[in-house]
Amino acid sequence: MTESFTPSPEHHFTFGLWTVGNPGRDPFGHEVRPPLDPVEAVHRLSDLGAYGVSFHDNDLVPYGSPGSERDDIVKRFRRALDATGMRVPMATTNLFSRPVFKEGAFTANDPGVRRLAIRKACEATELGAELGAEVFVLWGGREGVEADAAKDVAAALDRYKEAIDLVCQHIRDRGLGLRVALEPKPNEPRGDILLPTVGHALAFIGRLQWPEMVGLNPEFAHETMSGLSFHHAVAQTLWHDKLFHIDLNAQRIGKYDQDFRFGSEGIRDAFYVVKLLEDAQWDGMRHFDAHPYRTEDAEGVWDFARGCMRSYLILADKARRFREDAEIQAALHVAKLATLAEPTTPAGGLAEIMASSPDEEALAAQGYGHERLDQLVTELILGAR
Ligand code: GLT
Ligand code: MN
Ligand code: MN
Repeated sequence: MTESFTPSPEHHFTFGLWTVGNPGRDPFGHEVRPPLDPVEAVHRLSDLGAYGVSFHDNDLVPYGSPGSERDDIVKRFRRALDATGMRVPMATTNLFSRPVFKEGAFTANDPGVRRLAIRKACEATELGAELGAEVFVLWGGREGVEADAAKDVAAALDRYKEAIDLVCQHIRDRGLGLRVALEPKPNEPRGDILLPTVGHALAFIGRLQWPEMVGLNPEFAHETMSGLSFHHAVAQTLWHDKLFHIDLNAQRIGKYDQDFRFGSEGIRDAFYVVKLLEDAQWDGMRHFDAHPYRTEDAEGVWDFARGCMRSYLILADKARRFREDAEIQAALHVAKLATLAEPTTPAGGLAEIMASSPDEEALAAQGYGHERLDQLVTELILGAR
């Protein structure tokens, strides 16, 4: 890690085309930035030191493009990738923008809508694989409901499972080699969305036909919207070997899905997430799914992208300092962190536990030094040590 915090491809930073290409439209206001050509996005991100880009099918190929146009677009895009060395580690499909998906896609009550969605998703797996993607993300933005009477949640979950199984079948039949990553979100744009959190999605994967092909793409903003710890969500996803991809951004609890620049809110949770990924030597992409503020002109977009990557590198450097800081390590000893890694079962097994007479008072009288430890971490993050 260089002290100048300059991003480079070895850091594996990726951005969705829809992130730097976000035109700043919101529910109350129109676009404030012109459309960004995907080819320009590839060049500008490459200049900034990114490793690659991801896209929805229709970020790259406008919906309904005839086959010949599609091929020209893909060829031109591939030339930009070849010229820059940029990669496409992940692709996804847009099952939320078109009016036909207003009642759901994989879980729409109408089987015709569901079949259309499955076909679109399968075609998107082919587009992704063609450009080298290894992960296929599915964010079910429209898989939900406002009028609860209109949706049988159990039946919807049956249909959700069926759809994911069919997409996996397509990937297997065509030998596309993709792994599928589900992205949970609690609400927005639907009043309630199915598979609202990492925990719900992890449980759902166990019911699939090929659970080994399916993992998660947790997003910072989405867990945080529910008031949950993103750091804990990612830690448990790693524990289940299901961290296939990650969406990094920033979010304040209790607000709309803000998708802010990584590190701009929730810096403490961001630090622990970066520390977790770095300590685990997780080999996935550090993918940013965030939007530049609506205040930005076309140039501000690149300040945004640079900021995401720099904040990650700065926090990764803090994680390294955390490991090397003697006072922090001593405080971790007081907190008994290392002994949590020891199995609870003694040599004599459960019988020994049942026969023991622990000194409850002595155990209860211990202090764990969390105030001191946490202050040390705060000072590390604030740059005071
Ligand atoms: C949409 C959503 C994101 C998802 C994208 C992938 S689409 O921008 O807000 O969280 O990751 O479908
Ligand atoms: Mn996302
Ligand atoms: Mn989001």
